[in-house]
Amino acid sequence: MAKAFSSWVADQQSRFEDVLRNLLPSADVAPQRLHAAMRYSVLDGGKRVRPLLAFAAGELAGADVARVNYAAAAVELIHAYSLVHDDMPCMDDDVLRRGKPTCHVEYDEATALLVGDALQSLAFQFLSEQSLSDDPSKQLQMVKLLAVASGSRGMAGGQAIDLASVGKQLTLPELEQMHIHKTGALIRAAILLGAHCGNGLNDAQIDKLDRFGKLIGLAFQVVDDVLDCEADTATLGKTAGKDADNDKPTYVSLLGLQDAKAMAQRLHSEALESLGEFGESARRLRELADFIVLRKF
Ligand code: GRG
Repeated sequence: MAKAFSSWVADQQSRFEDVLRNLLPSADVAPQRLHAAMRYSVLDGGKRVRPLLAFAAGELAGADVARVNYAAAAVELIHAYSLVHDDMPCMDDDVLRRGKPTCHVEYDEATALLVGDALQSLAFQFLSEQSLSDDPSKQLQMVKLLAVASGSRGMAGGQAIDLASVGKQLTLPELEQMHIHKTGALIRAAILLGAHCGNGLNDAQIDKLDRFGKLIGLAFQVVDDVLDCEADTATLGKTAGKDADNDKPTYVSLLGLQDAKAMAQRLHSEALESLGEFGESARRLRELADFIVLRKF
């Protein structure tokens, strides 16, 4: 019988923590302070939602876990870099992340900038120095996939739209475009990279998985907006209520709390529909979709 979801998550999180601990440069190696700050920003925190999605998609595609480890680590490093930079005074200017002082508070701004830069480079090192696919051209595609998802046509572009939209009234399609890029692109990439580490899926199935990623990535953001409004700082491990304080357009400010929650439910159902054909092998992806929508932190 398959493990309960909560034990599967706990096992994956602790196994993956060891993977990251081993892959990140040691704080004893020069430049020690930068390496210590990189480890501070990546280790011992975070839900690891993107790696969990990569592992679940890898399972579905029959991938070797040793390969998915590198793909998942690459995505998590890009995510950690984005959080470090997002928290800096020139962006969101926050002091708390994952229940700890933010990187620039614990270290300094210049170090935080370099931490983001170095994590981003290391992510691409992981994707390129190991064999992640039997087909080298597919591996090249994977590198491109993460580059596009994190660059100006993906996460960084979404962040640019976000910064430009402070104090403005966005329409629902505009808000959706922002989040499809800022949050959704990396979540989608995590799922696809996990799947590409295996050979078990055809193109049509990869498209279904991509649709699942798009919908669940958006649902993740809608829920994030709801939590920013409903949960407290201690539960979130980051400052609650920042969106309203910063006069940022969110699903809650645009739709109201009840309709934002209904939208998350709708996206969740549509995401599950796109996994229809996969049966039991997509069990973990379905459970992760449930977690993303029902989470309280
Ligand atoms: C600086 C290029 C650049 C991009 C920043 C992702 C992002 C773009 C900013 C983070 C700000 C934010 C609160 C976004 C909303 C959704 C989100 C990505 C939340 C954080 O992700 P979680 O909940 O965090 O997966 P943990 O800590 O669990 O990993």
